[in-house]
Amino acid sequence: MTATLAGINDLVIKLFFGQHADSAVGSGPGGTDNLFLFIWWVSVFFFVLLMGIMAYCMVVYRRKPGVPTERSASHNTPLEIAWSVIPSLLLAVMFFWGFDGYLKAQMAPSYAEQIELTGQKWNWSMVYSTGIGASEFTTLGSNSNVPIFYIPAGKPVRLKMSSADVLHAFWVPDFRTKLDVVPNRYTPYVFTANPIDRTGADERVATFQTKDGTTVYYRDHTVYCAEYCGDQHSEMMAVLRAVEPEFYYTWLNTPPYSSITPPVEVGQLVWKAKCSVCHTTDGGASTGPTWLNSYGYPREFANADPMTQAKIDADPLLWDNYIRESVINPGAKVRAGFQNAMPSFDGQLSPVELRGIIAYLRSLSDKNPNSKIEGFEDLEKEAAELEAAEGAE
Ligand code: HEC
Ligand SMILES: [Cu+2]
Repeated sequence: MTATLAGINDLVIKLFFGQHADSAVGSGPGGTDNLFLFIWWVSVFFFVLLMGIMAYCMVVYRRKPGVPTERSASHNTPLEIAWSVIPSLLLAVMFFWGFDGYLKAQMAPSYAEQIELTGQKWNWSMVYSTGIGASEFTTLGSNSNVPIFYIPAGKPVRLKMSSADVLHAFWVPDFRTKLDVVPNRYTPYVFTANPIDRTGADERVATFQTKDGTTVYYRDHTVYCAEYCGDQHSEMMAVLRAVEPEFYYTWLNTPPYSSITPPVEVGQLVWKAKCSVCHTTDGGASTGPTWLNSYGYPREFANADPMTQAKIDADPLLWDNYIRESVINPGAKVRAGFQNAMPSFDGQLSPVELRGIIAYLRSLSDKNPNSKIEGFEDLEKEAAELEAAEGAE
């Protein structure tokens, strides 16, 4: 009997939370799943009871020919007290139980790890206390550039969340909490992921090897955006990768790129994290123009004077400035044939990252002034001609 009940409970949780039936501690399902099941069973009980009585009465007291209609009962004090007091008590239990869970989900100890989270059409980004962000990506659904955010397992974490554009909602089914991410305002999202279980009992714990051969145990928690925020809303996903705190703090203090990382590599990381939802680098169509063979080409705009080849040739920084402007104030020059759909990244890219983006766009173009193939060809031809001329003398 208890086994059957546990089985049904399990099924209900799976139906509502998908793959995420078991999960985090603290603010997690320990308390809220039980409350959820309590409410569910109370609802099932009353649904069956009321519908049963209704069906019974419909059959037994249906109108029969020759039987006169009885007068309706007008008042029954014990019955009325019962159906007022019992639901009130049930509601009070639900309220206090829920309020307790709500407070637990809102409060974190002061030593909680604080990480800044920004939602923006259509990606999530995090800035950790040391100033670094995500540098690894994975594939979920059809989006192949979903960021992986490391979090310390078993430690309380507070996300300081804000949106750069419209309303988003940070939703981690594993943690059972979902909270709006609002522009011009910070909202806190508090959770404690389960400590990593190394015994193999938790089948969602996996391992990877670091470059220096250490084995890292981790468990992933999927993040969704639960607010319809535009056409690629459903791809606004991320992975919270809970790792043991030792690895987390080592990782936290090792930036993915340093001042000596080649700008093109920095640019590629930034593209993956923030731009790849709208810009392809292989010529493919998307919300925004592809970056393949883009840098250095003339442009027509819906709302500004065109950038002609003559202007580009005359001003070697014209394109760099155009990229900078596109990032900070995308609406200033809207490329003809595209919607003004790019959000501003003002204040969101460090100078190193902006330099990286420009370098990356240049590297993707055959008009890349750094590897002017035609120029080299000319030089080589000249050299060969000179040599030939010398040889002939
Ligand atoms: C929500 C979708 C979206 C995101 C995210 C996005 N862009 Fe854009 N971007 C667009 C659209 C649409 C255009 C074309 C309209 C315009 O010029 O504003 C565009 C245009 C551009 C242009 C001009 C391209 C050209 O061919 O003229 C540059 C440069 C650019 N974006 C850079 C970036 C960078 C860098 C990022 C990431 C930091 C980024 N974009 C993120 C949608 C996006
Ligand atoms: Cu969203």
